[in-house]
Amino acid sequence: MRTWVSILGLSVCLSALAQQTYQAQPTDDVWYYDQAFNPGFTAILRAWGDGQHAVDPSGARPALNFSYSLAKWQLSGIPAGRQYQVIRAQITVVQTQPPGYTRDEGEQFPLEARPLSHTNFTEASWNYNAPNNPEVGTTLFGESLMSNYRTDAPFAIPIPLNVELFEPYFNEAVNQNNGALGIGFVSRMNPADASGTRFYRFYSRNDSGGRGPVLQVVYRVAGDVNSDGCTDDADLLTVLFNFGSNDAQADLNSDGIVDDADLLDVLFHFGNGC
Ligand SMILES: [Ca+2]
Ligand SMILES: [Ca+2]
Ligand SMILES: [Ca+2]
Repeated sequence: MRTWVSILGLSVCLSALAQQTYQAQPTDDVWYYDQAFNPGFTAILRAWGDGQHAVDPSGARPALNFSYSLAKWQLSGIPAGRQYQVIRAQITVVQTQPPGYTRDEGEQFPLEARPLSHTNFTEASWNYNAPNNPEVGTTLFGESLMSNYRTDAPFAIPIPLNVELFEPYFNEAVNQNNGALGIGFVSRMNPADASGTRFYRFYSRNDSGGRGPVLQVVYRVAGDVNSDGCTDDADLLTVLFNFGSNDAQADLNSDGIVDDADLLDVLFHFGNGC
């Protein structure tokens, strides 16, 4: 009986560890714009474009027709030296006031989350004219949803991230960039002809109310069925033993069945983290 209780306890413990969640605000965020006031410490980040492009196609720094916001997170507590499967990822930003655009315009010109060329910047030392400021990439990790659209109160804009595209970026940040992960917020939304109010305004990490951007990533060590941090023969055996079943632990890709896809996941990552 004592052994049984002990095994049961271990099993509960392992399933609780199967997925881990990182959730935090950025360590630095800046408003990247030539006329930005207090860009490193402003409580309000802003993004707009020219109606056609979210990032200036000439490669120029954002000015007049473009405004970007840059943020970087420190993925603390996630050990380097292994590959992670990203199960779910999201950024949530909180709009500072009722939107200056309609719901249709928000759906047509969403707020975009994209990669940065590097994370070598800080809000404390931010200089618009520095020679090597980060560039916003072309990959689209996520776009805002207007499901929370309200005209009468501040509202959140959840930006679901494209996990397939985001996963290698996340792994690169953990394994090759000391855990620093950068995101550029941009939009094609054009403020012109709308009294200059039609653009994205959302809280920075410097907001005294704590309403800055939040990155949430649900992840696990890739191929690691039993969640001991290493993908090895124990994981392989668990998948084989549960082959054809709906065992949730062995069903690595969470499609409801343990099959060759899960087996390949283990084989492909064999030795990961060991
Ligand atoms: Ca800031
Ligand atoms: Ca394992
Ligand atoms: Ca599966």
